[in-house]
Amino acid sequence: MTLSYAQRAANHPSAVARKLLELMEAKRTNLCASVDLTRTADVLDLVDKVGPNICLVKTHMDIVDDFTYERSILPLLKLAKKHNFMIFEDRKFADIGNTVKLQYKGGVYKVAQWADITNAHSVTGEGVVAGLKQAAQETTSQPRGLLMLAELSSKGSLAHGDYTRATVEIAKTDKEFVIGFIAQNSMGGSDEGFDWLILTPGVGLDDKGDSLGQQYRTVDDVISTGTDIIIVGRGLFGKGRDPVEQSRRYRNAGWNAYLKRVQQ
Ligand code: S5P
Repeated sequence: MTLSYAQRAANHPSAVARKLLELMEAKRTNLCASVDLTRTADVLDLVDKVGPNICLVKTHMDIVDDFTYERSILPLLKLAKKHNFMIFEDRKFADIGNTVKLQYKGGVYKVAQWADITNAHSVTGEGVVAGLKQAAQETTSQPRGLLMLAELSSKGSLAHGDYTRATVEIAKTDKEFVIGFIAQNSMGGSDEGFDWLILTPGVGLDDKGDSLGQQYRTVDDVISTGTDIIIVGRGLFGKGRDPVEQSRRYRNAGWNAYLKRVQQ
């Protein structure tokens, strides 16, 4: 039997994962909104609209033209309090440990200061995990979590087979800091005592993909193969779509698919 989010929250070694699983259970949502918009006002407006229906906001702050900490992050943190969601900066770190440490702590975005969760590619090896963890510890006393990119949704992705298996081995090097994966399947952790969160992008109920290689799967499909959190971007705010209505629709689809999984 699959454990519920609440049962998993009770035993998880990561404070970030515990908080996220608890809020998912309390709010009854496993929807993460991917807010890929390029103006701060548009990002905040979208987040305020979908806020009641989501557990997590996923940002790409490096696409925001008018980014400043004061303009873009402080109001986002306020919205996170208002609507009770967490924040995931989809930074996809991919360098040696020392460099990602500097990138995560500093530069323009200072991601470690404000994002509960970030992610990294495994291509450079396990130093990426150690470097990011040091940056988090040196920046804040708030809990931080890392997702490793184990599989990708895009056509022709090289992240499969041995690469994916090696990524899982890297994740095992830090059970507390690495909370799970960006992936298209369950990574089999529960067999070995790991409780990884599986977050899956490339989810869409109306489209099959885009012209640049994105591929969409349905909510039922991904949740039945091990997804804990569905990541939806243009399905919520794409042309002609009403984000309030769509966030309700994806939230209901995600929650019903989850209930089906835990009741099996
Ligand atoms: O495999 C991946 C991993 C990620 S993080 N495929 C993805 O599409 N993403 C991200 O999810 C991508 O960077 C984008 O922000 C979001 C998907 O957006 P959508 O508009 O296609 O739903």
